[in-house]
Amino acid sequence: MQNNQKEHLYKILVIGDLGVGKTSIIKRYVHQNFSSNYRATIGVDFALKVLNLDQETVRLQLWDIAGQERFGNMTRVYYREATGAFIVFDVTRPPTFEAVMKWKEDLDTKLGASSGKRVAAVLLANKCDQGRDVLTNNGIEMEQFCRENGFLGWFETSAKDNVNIDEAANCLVKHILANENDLIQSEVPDTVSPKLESGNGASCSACFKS
Ligand SMILES: Nc1nc2c(ncn2[C@@H]2O[C@H](COP(=O)(O)OP(=O)(O)OP(=O)(O)O)[C@@H](O)[C@H]2O)c(=O)[nH]1
Ligand SMILES: [Mg+2]
Repeated sequence: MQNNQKEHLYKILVIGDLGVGKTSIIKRYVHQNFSSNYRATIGVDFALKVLNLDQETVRLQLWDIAGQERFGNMTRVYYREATGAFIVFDVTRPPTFEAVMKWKEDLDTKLGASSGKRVAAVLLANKCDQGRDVLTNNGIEMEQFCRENGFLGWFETSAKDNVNIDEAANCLVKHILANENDLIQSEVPDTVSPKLESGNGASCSACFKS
């Protein structure tokens, strides 16, 4: 049988401080399960998620980077050739939110230096099932934070209760695919495609919650 599906393979980083739930989010997304036991990741782990969309098959190679790696020298190596990233914090622990900026900076400086472009990033406010969310109650401020720090958008997630993980991944994939199509179009000579004027072009209103 003829198969006209387009294939894509994307490297997606999952970063954020110790114990925020990176491994749990990936486990939920890929294996549909959750464990309350904490086993710190050492170095980096990998998982593969395959999405069968209408015309395309998207393979997400998820790089689950240990929180403690921010203090090591390996992140530059891990980040190489990444297409997208989730930066995760724990809504019950404010210092993990402060660390989001440090992770983002680490990512932009180390990746930007080699490729000259910014990686598509989505912010995840995890453990929203805990009911102790002192950080994201003000959605407007979160949206502003995303705009100022170059995130496509943010989602309240729970690996435990399976909240918004598929939605966040779809947001990231949608952006990556759209960007890729733009690039392909811009490579075709003698075509003029109308473009809407936009402020900074970095944020996607579709990804923000209304
Ligand atoms: N209540 C609740 N607990 C969670 C959630 N996600 C993760 N946890 C718990 O938080 C702890 C840490 O989760 P991990 O997924 O191992 O965290 P990590 O970010 O991978 O940590 P490192 O590998 O050390 O960087 C575990 O005990 C998880 O069960 C969540 O959405 N809700
Ligand atoms: Mg882990």
